[in-house]
Amino acid sequence: MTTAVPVPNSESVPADTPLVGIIMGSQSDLKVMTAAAELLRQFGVPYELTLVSAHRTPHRLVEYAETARKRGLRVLIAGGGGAAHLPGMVASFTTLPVVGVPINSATSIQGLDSILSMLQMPAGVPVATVALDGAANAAVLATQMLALSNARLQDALEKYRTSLKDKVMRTIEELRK
Ligand code: RP5
Repeated sequence: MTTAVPVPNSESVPADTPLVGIIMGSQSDLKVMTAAAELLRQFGVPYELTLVSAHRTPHRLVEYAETARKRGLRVLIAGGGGAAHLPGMVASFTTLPVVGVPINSATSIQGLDSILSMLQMPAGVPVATVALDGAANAAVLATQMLALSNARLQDALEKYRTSLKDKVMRTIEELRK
């Protein structure tokens, strides 16, 4: 899904080119990762979403990461569970910022494996790891990065924050009744 949005630091990137690449290791990750897509859609950020498996399609991983910047992507969101090597390996093949989403993929250690797999990156090759199953925050973080040079996105983020506050305030009012 793509939505027209002014492209930060335009270069030669057409306005409807995806700016965020959402990738995940397996179809089973979709139920978590769609939250990132939904939020990006809400912010009007053009994105692409696909499967890239570090272990099952390693050559596809290299190709995806190495061509990402040239194709116009500005931030990558990578989700994985278990031995969650996707975000770290993608980060090693590109200098685009990579946001990692550890996924609780029903292993006996309930997501701790996913978290540690992407959290402890070596110096020089970071992955910005969000909370377990925290795909929504990955989308917010990606939008915040794009908003550094995009006033419309900055405005959208302010409105989003206000909506979070309003929701809490409405509940407080309800509880008072
Ligand atoms: C990882 O293994 C995927 O990211 C997924 O979270 C986990 C399990 O994959 P499936 O066996 O469900 O395909 O690579």
